[in-house]
Amino acid sequence: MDASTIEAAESHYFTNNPPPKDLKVNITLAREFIGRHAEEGRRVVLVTSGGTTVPLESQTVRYIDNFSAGTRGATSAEYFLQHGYAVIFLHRQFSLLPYSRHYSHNTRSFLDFMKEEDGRVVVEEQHQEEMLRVLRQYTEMKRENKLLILSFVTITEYLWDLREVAKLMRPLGPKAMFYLAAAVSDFFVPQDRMVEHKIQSSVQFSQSSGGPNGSKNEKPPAARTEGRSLIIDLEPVPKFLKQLVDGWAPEGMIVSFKLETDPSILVKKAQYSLNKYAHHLVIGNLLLTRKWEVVFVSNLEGEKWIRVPRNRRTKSFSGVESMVGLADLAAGKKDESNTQGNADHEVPQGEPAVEIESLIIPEIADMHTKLINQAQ
Ligand code: 9Z3
Repeated sequence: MDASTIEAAESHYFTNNPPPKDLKVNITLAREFIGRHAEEGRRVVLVTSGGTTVPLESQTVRYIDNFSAGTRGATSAEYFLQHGYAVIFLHRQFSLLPYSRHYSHNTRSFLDFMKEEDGRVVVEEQHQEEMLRVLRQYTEMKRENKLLILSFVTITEYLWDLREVAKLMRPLGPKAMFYLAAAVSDFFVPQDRMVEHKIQSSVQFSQSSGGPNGSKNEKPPAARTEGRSLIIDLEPVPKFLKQLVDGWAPEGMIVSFKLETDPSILVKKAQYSLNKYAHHLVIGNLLLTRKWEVVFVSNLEGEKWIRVPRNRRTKSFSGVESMVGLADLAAGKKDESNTQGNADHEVPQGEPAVEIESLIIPEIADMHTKLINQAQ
């Protein structure tokens, strides 16, 4: 696609899919936040996190969604803050948040961390140390005003927010970073093919199979019943990474993620994405090993695996450990980090679990430093 076709696709999308109601508020908050940190010479990262929904009706009862809980984004945001970044956390509403994520996972209620003592609520002894550590970081971050939390629900809300915040970040030049961890839908229902009301399951009540407004000349609604079946005929979401790289944020460092389930294609797909969009870094991950290993693909450093050593891997993740290393093997290469990552003897058993984001963020911050220096 040439530049003018891409621009036409952008203009078509944003003309036909109206902005979210809270866009103006988000822009105002982001402008103030970015301005303040730019003045202080700080790096600012936009972290996107969580899944995006694809509504099937305007008055939405049903939608298509994906698995993402927002762990990668929320965890990464904490490590970016630790590394001196100001963070704009653009997340799917109700997905995990930095800091509170430690107490909002679904296996355990936050109330399980509390007890009553003399008519007062106190934190259980065995959680004091960890909660104090998290609370201190959280309080410090709030005091310094380094975290801005914005939210979206649908794919269109996400794209509007991303575009507008990216444009606001332009004055930061190379000190801006985009860390696109949100799991973004590839397919959606355009506004002009969306029915207003709930799709009816019984034939007697279903709407006419004409256009969304009832006219027979238009394309049929993207989601509709035919006989007793529900037909969903989605359209591709335009790939806006190209615009982000070339137009919205030409000077910032851009990190995208590539999620696959098949180890044999992960590295190839990550490389393809890097070549296609010509940005700085693609982080490849597999659904079932994503908390234990990722692969960095960049022009700066080629292909590089990051792994949590075996005895430091979180066990509270329903991944498949035997798959660790498979995508690397499939790509036909072995590197040192692989052997190191799998060496059991290097770290004493029983050590606390290591979050892979604690290994990812310092690497990225180093790459960012190199890019900032190059730009100067
Ligand atoms: C990722 O690959 C993230 O690492 C995960 C994190 C979504 C796997 P969780 O939220 O999971 O911690 O449960 N995100 C990006 C996936 C994506 O949609 N990438 C797009 C693509 O592959 C566009 S950049 O085309």
